[in-house]
Amino acid sequence: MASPLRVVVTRKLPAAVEEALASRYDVLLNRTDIGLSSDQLVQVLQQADVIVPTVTDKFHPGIFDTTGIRTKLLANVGVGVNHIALEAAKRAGIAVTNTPDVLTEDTADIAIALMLMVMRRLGEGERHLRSGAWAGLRPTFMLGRTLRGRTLGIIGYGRIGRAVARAAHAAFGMHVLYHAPRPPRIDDPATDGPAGAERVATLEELLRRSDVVSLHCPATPETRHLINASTLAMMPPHAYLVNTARGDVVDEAALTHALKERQIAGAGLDVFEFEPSVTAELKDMEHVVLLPHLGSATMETRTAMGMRALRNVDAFAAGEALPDRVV
Ligand code: 8YV
Repeated sequence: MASPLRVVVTRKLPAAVEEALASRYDVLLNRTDIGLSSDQLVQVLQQADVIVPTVTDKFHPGIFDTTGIRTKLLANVGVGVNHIALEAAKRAGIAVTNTPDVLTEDTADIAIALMLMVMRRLGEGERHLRSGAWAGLRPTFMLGRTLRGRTLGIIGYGRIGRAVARAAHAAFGMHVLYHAPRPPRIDDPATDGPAGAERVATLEELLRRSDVVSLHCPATPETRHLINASTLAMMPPHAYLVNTARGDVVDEAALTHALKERQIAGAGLDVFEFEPSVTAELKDMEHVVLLPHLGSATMETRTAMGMRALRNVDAFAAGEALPDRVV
């Protein structure tokens, strides 16, 4: 029998996933759960047939110039792959897979939660109560804004963007606008956006007409700083920005300035340009909600993501086509 594949898992995964991997392959787990340095990633590329990485592992282009690379597959745990230099990986003969579908609904839920949190001032309210300052109800105290009947502008109308649109429309009667470079390919009608969702031709039209803008595009060179000083200036002052996509899509300095100057009403952020570093300026503002990249963070979804990565490893081991191949 051929010796089992050597698989290195870069971060701690739910126990069921680690056990399933270890039962099939020669697996090296990360018991400390401390992220790997660039030098450690180089070593892993030289030692592992397959790496199971995640968003905290930065595979920059130069890393694939390493001599003696053994790795043939990066089975990423996560749908976003902007932390991997895809073309360089491909040139080095390394396939990359991701974990779509399984995280759609939980990530969409966090976008909806951020809308509620920032518009209904929930983070601010909780901080107020915990500080001991709450003196009881007053009819004009801490009034937020309702989501009902508002216009939601979605940038990037893939699986997650459409799931947010469905939930926002069904739960709050929001009118949905979306901007996407290509019309979405819908394999299953259940994953379509709500009836009446309106595709707008330009980003500018979406930003000018939306009460809430939610980002759901991948981080690519084209979408880097899509939200910047000039696009923020297109949003009306009562509008909110929600980001559960990637920090790089937003010029964080420009957003901070727009929030400070009250050019927009608030922001709900699950991802950051220099993650995990979040500026004191953002932390100081009450009309900003900050979450530590929790989009897919449920036991159910993180387990399903790990199992989806495993499915790709299994296909690779069997010499079959990789189900979620990115390159
Ligand atoms: C986390 C995500 O990065 O799937 C993605 O691209 O951003 C999130 O789901 C992932 O869960 C990291 O483990």
